[in-house]
Amino acid sequence: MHAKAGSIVARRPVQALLLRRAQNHSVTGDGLLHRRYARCHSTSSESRCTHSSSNNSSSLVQELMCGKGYSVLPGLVSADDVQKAKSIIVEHSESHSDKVTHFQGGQESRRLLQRRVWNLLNKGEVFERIVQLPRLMEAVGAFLGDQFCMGSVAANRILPGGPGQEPHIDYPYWDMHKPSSFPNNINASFPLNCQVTILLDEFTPQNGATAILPGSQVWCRYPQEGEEKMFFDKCERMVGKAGDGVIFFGLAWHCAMPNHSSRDRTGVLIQYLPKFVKPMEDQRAGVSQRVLERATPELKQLMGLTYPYPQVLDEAAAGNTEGRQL
Ligand SMILES: O=C(O)CCC(=O)C(=O)O
Ligand SMILES: [Fe+2]
Repeated sequence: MHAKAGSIVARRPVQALLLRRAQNHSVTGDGLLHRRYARCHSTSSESRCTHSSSNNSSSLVQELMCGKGYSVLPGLVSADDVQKAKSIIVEHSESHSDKVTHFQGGQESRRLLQRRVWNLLNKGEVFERIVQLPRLMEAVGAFLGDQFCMGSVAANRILPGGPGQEPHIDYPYWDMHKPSSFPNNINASFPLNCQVTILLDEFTPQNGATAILPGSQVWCRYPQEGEEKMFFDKCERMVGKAGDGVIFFGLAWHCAMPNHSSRDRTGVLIQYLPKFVKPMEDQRAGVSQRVLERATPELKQLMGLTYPYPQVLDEAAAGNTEGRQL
């Protein structure tokens, strides 16, 4: 496992240098070697990374914001649930193989060797269990605020010979190659995304373990043409055993890699978002009445059912509903 958070106290001079590089969007090989030590950058001194390493959650948050941008959560899902999840995904991706996919430009002939299964929340109770695992709720809550929601839960199954993806960043940053559609001065000082990949097979360099460029989250931009070589030279791989999870800040440059092995490589990709970001999958419309009826308070929160906006306020009951004093 690669990730381990450490103290940032002794790293200030390197941080300052990297902060300038990040703001200038300059990408140099030697800078990347030290990017683990980059400080959260911001235009305001108040929002610097101030997380201390006093407990597990805050050192994890520090790692996601200012360190490598990812961390492995070993032994997150039981062997039994891994098997259940995998068989559901294999079944669905055999019978409905041709689904929308992402970041696979130029791979049309081999597109079906990378199969997506969307809307897993409606495809088995095992997924309801996985998305609200207490370890995840605690870690993601520390990163995104404790009313976070879930924007998507989907599988990515890469068959032998399956191609990888282009290096990218995840929703809602995923179309930052059109920067004019994003707010002025958008930056990485606070997160709008938290990704978790659940490994349903052992992930190895040979079978297409996700590649990730440590520290790239602070740049807050989409990889440009011509930066692939640097990415592939400097990236690390999300290797781990079946049942491990990898949590990462979706602003970190990453991609699925080609599967050169003779077996499948399947991961469950969970996208968590702050409460106010519009989810990518419509959870409420996507699930059956049964899923809604048995939903725990945590699952309701993840489906966005406890966050009351948008609503037709003109038709809402009269009264004061916001403010410190209710
Ligand atoms: O399956 C993987 O390894 C990564 C997939 C991914 O990053 C994505 O589809 O956004
Ligand atoms: Fe991604």
